[in-house]
Amino acid sequence: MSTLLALLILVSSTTYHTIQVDGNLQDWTSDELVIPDAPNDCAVTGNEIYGIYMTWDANYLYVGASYKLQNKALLILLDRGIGKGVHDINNLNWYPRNFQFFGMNADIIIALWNADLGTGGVREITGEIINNRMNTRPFPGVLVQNRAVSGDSGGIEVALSFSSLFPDGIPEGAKIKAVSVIAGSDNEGGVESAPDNPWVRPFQASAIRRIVEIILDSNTDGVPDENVRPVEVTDTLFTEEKILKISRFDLSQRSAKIGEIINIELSVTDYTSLDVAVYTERGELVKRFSMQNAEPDRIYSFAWDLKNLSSTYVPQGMYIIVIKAGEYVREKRAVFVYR
Ligand SMILES: [Ca+2]
Ligand SMILES: [Ca+2]
Ligand SMILES: [Ca+2]
Ligand SMILES: [Ca+2]
Repeated sequence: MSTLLALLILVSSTTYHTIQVDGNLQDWTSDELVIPDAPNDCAVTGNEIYGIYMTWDANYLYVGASYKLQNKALLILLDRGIGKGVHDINNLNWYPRNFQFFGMNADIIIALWNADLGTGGVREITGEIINNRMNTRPFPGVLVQNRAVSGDSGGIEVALSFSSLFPDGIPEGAKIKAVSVIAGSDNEGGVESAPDNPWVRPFQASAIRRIVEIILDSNTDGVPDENVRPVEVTDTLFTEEKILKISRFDLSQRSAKIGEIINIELSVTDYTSLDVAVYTERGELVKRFSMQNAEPDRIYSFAWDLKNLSSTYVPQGMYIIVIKAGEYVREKRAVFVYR
């Protein structure tokens, strides 16, 4: 009898909420509406984000969106907080749009065009650059269903397994950062976001400075918390705009003998992507390093071993190291390589 009672208590104490991934949002509660959004604040008629839902059970993180689309794209960007992701998604190989993120790095993208999943889905942003584009790959084992049709409000639901989200185990204190936007075609900016971001603009670079953060594991036991109202563990974060500058650009030496290494140390004042390129005096590219998600006031090091892109030592001569933070901020220094 006492064993049965204990078993009953064990079963009834599991208060995770499992969502039916069918595109019908009726199984969500208002406690799971982590990003409510105004029903009439999209700049283009026929498109709207009404709200983003999030909840979880022991095995899955669920994401739902109530929205309307007409010849536009809906994007939901997540950051798992495992040091992956990118600052800028304008150069993705899938759904590239002109958004830059401050306070998060997008490492998962849920996207669809014109309320049609045919060209949409869920991908992870790997951070690798392949053929000059930022690589993405299908998110493993994802469940996704969409019920909306073009020009009419409806829902999309996604289930991401914790084993795919956190292949090395759920980190203690796990959090998810999130934002959703509506955007035009490839490389266009935004017409709507949730939470609201007044820096979102249709045909220009669109800064995302307001995002939400949802704490999955507030008691830091490495297990997604039970008995939680997701809205109560959701915060809106705001990252202030700073003037992007290169605050540190140090070279270990200005001349180096073949066999030595030149260490390049960089810091920046704001979230950005970093590009470090070594050129000959004639402007031919010799070597390139990049860092997609540099954070303010951290020191990043790149070691140039005086080899070129095909891994052979460069000839003796002057070389120019050019660093770029984002699109517009750049500095250069010359170094001399000898034998
Ligand atoms: Ca459902
Ligand atoms: Ca809205
Ligand atoms: Ca909005
Ligand atoms: Ca926990």
